[in-house]
Amino acid sequence: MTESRVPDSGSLDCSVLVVGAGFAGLYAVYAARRLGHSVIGIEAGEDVGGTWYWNRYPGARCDVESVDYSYSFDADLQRDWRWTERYATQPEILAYARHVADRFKLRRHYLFKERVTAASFDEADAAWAVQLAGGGSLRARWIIFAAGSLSTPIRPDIPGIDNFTGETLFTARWPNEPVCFEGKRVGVIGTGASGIQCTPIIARSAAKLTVFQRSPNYSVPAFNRTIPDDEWAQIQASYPERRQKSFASGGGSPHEIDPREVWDIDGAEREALLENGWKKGGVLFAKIFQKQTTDESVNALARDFAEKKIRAIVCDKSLADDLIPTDHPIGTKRICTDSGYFETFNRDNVELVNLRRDPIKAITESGVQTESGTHDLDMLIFATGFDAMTGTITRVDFRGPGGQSMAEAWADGPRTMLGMMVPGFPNLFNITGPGSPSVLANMILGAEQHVDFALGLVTRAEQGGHTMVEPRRDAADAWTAHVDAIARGTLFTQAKSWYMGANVEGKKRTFMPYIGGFGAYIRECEAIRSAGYKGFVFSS
Ligand code: NA7
Repeated sequence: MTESRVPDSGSLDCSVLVVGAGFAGLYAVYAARRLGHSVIGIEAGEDVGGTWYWNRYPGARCDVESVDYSYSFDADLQRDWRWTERYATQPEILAYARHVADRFKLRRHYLFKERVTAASFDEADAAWAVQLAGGGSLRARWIIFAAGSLSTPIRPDIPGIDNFTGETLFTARWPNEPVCFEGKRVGVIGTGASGIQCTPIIARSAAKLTVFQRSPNYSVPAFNRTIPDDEWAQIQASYPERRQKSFASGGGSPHEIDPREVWDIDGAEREALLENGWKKGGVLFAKIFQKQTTDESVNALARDFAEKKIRAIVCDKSLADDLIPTDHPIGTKRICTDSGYFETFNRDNVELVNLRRDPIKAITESGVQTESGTHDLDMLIFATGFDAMTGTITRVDFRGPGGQSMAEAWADGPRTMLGMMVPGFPNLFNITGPGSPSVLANMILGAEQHVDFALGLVTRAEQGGHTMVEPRRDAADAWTAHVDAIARGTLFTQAKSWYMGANVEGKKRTFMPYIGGFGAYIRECEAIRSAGYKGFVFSS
């Protein structure tokens, strides 16, 4: 399984167990191995790629620019990999993950098509005893849990969901084989990023496409394009500076918000800045003005502008009314990044069903039954989202020395130190978990920073002759209170978003990611590290 599988103590199968072979897991394997650890990786999929392995639906693209959504840890890798488009497609991102796995010989560490189902901490041995779905078990001193923030898809609780006799597909579990929409009556349930990205492509060949929308979302066109050679050369020349800016930024990419107070900018210039922000595309539209997501009057400038843009695209006024969100400030749910989404509703073969007016009653053998009638379908696609940020880790039965599970520990919302460690769960590092910038920042750079910090704790423990590290409860409580206080100062808590856990029945409503900014978070981590990992306890 692994060349470097040299147990460092009689009872251990490896020093570091990495869960997940997405970008975080791959980097964790690489970085732990570089430090001389024996490493085993566990991955549920057949190959590397994580999010980009599973979400292979048509139109899937990253909403962070490709030159930024890529590893920074190896200058040669950064130089050699040539991104073709501004926003990379899922196949290109998956090819990149595979390239990285090949280049650094990472696959040999992994058990694929395997899952961690449970793990209990054995204090006597300072080891996690890990159970695998396939029946196996292994022991590791350290676990780097890198199984993704959006990796547990939701199967909605709609009556009759199993009754449909046509093809049923989930965007988050899309088949490897090509899917044909030609001549079919296709239904898409869900208008988040996934539904919004696949809709225009399906509409091109389906006989009819019915989009079932419960909540409209803001979406800004990607303005995607290929990257010409001269621009690529400029990017290469400025990469170090670009990365530096990204690590100091709010969201992990080098774009800056205009530093002026918005009301000091005259109306015409504000309009020009909005136009420019719109042309940057996608989520970047949330980052034009200071206070855009903390002050409702500033947010309204962006919101009104977006509304005008959508109305200029959608020919039918009442359809535009249905497609424009009225229930949350713009940017407080992740702004989607589309390629022709609103235009799609001008097509004759596309219908929007507004579920707020006409809710789904049931799924039947032949399609979807709403209160007003029946929609007969050949194919039904669920783009219904994820149990985000906490859903994957709480489904593993982690038991710390006190015997409490993670699900129990987080029943009242996630409590973490820096989003990375949880009191009562020693030697377990959660990468881009709740309480860290996570999904609000560039996930690849976030993963690099997290893994480096986690391995720094491991090195510090080992250098001090310790076998365990755990955050102090008061330190984790203080961090969690800080994460919460920052969120409360924003408009984000107004939205019923997956950031808030609002898309999962019974989940505690709390704003999960750290919204103080990627750069600010890194500075916090650095300060803690410089103070001898203040707030963490090392023991044997
Ligand atoms: P999202 O953004 O969570 O979107 C899920 C969509 O599915 C959303 O429109 C939901 O409506 C809808 N949904 C969920 N359950 C139902 C039921 N039962 N009936 C009707 N509609 C439903 O997931 P995505 O995969 O699109 O994107 C997730 C993130 O991935 C995205 O933000 C990017 O960061 C990448 P609701 O809003 O709950 O009313």
